[in-house]
Amino acid sequence: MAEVAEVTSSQQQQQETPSAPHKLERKWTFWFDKPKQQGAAWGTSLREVYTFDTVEEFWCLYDQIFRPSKLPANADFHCFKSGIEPKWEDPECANGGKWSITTSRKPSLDTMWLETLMALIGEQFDESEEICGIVASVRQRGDKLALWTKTASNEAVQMSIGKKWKEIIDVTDKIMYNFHDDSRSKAGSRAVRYNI
Ligand code: MGP
Repeated sequence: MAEVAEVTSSQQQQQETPSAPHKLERKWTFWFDKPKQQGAAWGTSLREVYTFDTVEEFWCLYDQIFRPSKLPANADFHCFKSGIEPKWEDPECANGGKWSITTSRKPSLDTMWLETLMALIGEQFDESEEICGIVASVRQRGDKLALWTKTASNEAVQMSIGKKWKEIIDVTDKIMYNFHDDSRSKAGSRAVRYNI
């Protein structure tokens, strides 16, 4: 009888002990860029907001703040691997590029953003080391999502990432890949290097 009581009390203790937070494979950082002031140089309003490395923190941040439908026009959210800045100038991004998709339906931007975030923090891409992060942009001419990767010249890797991303966000339309180098050298260039 005493044994049964002991077992029951240890089970009770286990149930009452809050479970440890679920650690992610790596740290990620959310960034925010507010609508640009006219004439302001690019990047002057870009801010690092919060670094997280548990599933619980992620859900809390996502629920409370980081939904693109909460963004004003011309603002951006970024979620990048901690230590990588969402800029062409960052050494990890310098030779990279981005897959991007445009949508005019807000719920769909929220859904695609969430699906991508879950895939990133859950390390679902085979080439996860090749990924820098994701950017959600609210624009009049269509909201955008861009997946930044490291080695633009490696076509095989980029095609594999692009294919996987389309499955994750459940998109059948073609998506386009641009090199940051092109955007940097010819201001505003939208030269498409790969599509899938
Ligand atoms: P963009 O946001 O990549 O292009 O860059 P988009 O999506 O066509 O434009 P948007 O108005 O919808 O945002 C737009 C411009 O911002 C570029 O031509 C650059 O002048 C500047 N810019 C963008 N990025 C990502 C960078 C960057 O990483 N570094 C610097 N220095 N300028 C940037």
